[in-house]
Order: sequence, then C-alpha cells, then structure tokens
Amino acid sequence: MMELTEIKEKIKNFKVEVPSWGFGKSGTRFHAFHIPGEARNVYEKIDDAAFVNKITDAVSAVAIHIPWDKVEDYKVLKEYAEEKGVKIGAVNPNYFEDEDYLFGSLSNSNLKIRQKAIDQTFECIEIMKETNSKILSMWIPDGSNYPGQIDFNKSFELLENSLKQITKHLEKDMTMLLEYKFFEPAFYSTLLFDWGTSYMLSKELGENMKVLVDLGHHPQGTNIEFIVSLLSQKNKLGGFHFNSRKYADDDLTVGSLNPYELFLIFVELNKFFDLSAESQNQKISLVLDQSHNVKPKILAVVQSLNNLQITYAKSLLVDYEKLKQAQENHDVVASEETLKEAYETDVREILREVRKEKGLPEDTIKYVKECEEYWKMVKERESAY
Ligand code: AOS
Ligand code: ZN
Ligand code: ZN
Ligand code: ZN
Repeated sequence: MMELTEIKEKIKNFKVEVPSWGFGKSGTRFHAFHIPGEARNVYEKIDDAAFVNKITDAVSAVAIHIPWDKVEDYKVLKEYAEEKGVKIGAVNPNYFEDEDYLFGSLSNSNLKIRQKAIDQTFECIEIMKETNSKILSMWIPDGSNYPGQIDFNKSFELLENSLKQITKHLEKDMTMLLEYKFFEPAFYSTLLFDWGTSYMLSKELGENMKVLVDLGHHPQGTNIEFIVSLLSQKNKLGGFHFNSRKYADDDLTVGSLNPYELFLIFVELNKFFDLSAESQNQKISLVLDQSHNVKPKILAVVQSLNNLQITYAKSLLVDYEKLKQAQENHDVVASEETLKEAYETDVREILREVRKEKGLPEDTIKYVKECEEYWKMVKERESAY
C-alpha cells in the first residue's frame, strides 16, 4: 500500500486541464440562460481559469475551442495566459457550427467544403505552434440522420483521407486525439461512433494519433473502465474528457452521478500512468469537458477539481498488491472488498492537509463563495451585461 506521505505528494502534483467553454455562456438546445459572472471572451475565460488555479493549484492548462476562442494574435493570448500562471492546452477545432457543415465537415462529399474543414484544422495546427500547445483534440460530428442519407463506406473513406492529410501536418511532438461519440447531433449514424472506430483509425494513422475518452459518449451500461484498460494496454489512450451524465452526453459535473464508476476508471488509469507526474500531459491529457448550465461557472469548475482530487486520492488508497493476490486466489469477494475499502474511505482530511501544506484554502468551494475578488469580478461583469 502507498504511504500517506506519498499519496499526499501525488495529490499535490495532480493537475487537470480546464475548458475555456466551461467558463462562458452555455445551455441546451432550448435556451442558454445567463449565469451571473460568466466569462464573455477568451481573455475572461483565462482570467477565470487562472483564478481557479490560484485557489486550487490544480489547473494544468486551458483548452481552447476554435473559432469560439478566435483572436487576432495567438502569441499575445499565450503570453496573457502565462502571465496569469496558466498555459494554453488542447486546441479543439469546431466542426459542428459552420453553416457549410450541414452535411458533414471532414467527410463531406463536396470537395470544397471538405477542404474548408481540412484548412480549418491546419489553421488550428498553426495556433498550436503559436501557443506551444501539443494536443489537437478532434471531435468530428459527421454522420447522418436518416437511413440512406450517406454511403457509410464512402463517407468513412473521405474522413480517413482528410485525417491522413492532417496528421502529415503535425509536428513530431504533437498528438492528435480522436474523440468518439455514439450519437448526437447525427441521430442515425455517426462515423466515429465508438472507441473501436477511433482506435482503428489511430492505428492506421500512426503514433501521433490517439483516442480520447469522453465519459458521456457511451451507450448506457458500457464498461468504460475496461475500455480505458484496453486502450492503455495498446498505448492508444491519449486523453480524457471528464464529466458526468444521467442519460446521454449531459456534460454535468464530473463525479456528480457516478462516483464509483469514476473511481474504477482511476484505478485502471493508475495501472498505466503516473497521473501526478510533471510530464503527465505529454502522456495523457486530462481535460474537463463540461457545460455548467445552471451553476456559477467558476464554482462549478472548483467543485469539479475537488471531485477529481477526491477520486484520485481514493484510487491511490487501493491496496493493489492485495487486489492482485485476491484475483489470483479467485477470491471474488476479497477482490471487490479491496476496492470498496479504498472507495469508502473518507479522504477529505487528506485533501485539507494537502491544501494547508500548499498554503491554499482548505475548503475551496467555501472560499470562492466568500472571496471578495470573486464578487468584485461578478459585479463588474454584471454591470456591463
Ligand atoms: C462533443 O460532444 C464533444 O464532447 C466535444 O469534446 C466538444 O468539442 C466539446 O464538448 C465542446 O462542445
Ligand atoms: Zn468531449
Ligand atoms: Zn460531448
Ligand atoms: Zn460530454
């Protein structure tokens, strides 16, 4: 079993990337409600990420979405972020909002539109160079809504071809992550619908390409921790989008609905990665992908990081040696109990100690609620709303 001091050290160095879009306006297809204090542009999103980092020291970088976070000069954006103590993380090209993409982006049968999507991705690679980002994070919504709408085979080939062109433009130390999702916005067929399709392409397209697992992107009942284990074994797990869901891709606060599943995922991750290592993000990119439709944004991100730290701490408490023994003895009850023993441990005191030792507020949520700087920011943004 890991010593408490080592566990604390690991938690101290555990960092997660936050999404720029988690701080801005978001909603459902019915409405996007205004939440007081929400960020209005990418600079404010970076301010918010930096504020969260100041309180938690748990933010590795800020993921950006293009064109949502489009700016004139990305070098300026990079410097702005670094001055505030955060970095620019994964660059996410947006293939789901441009009017031209009605019938697909990188798989569109119209060469002009397909080329536009490819060029847009090349632009994102340029942005990566300017911001020193190493991750191109791709979620491709292409698919169809009705039987007969597309020729599966042709569409997949076109997508494959576009991706081939894109990977050729990646620099050696850049990674392309391929996210999958079984449906939405395409309701009949989605080209990259499961981990198998992403894995297949990532194998074909080489070492620079890996799979990204978003926790909201599987049919109900899917054993995600097993997928995590398989992809890790094959050295093809490149990243995570953390969130939680009840029904489909709900993008709720990570750990809010299925904390045990999240814990089991971390148990598998620990077998392959040192999630606390400095270079963690070179090996695996850990990113929140959430829309806080009804929560104050900053508070929701602080809460998410807290949930992740709790889960990580619990996963470190697992007696992996004992687990292995129990598995070898085919002692099913002991195996399961070994996991539950760690899961059921109250780790809040460990987190408080870690924060105290780092000179951070011990209760990060309470701290934000009472923080003058936070309320001043909310007031300023509201007066201009
Ligand atoms: C969409 O369902 C995916 O999760 C993507 O990662 C997407 O780019 C992100 O959620 C922002 O909308
Ligand atoms: Zn995602
Ligand atoms: Zn999603
Ligand atoms: Zn999601």
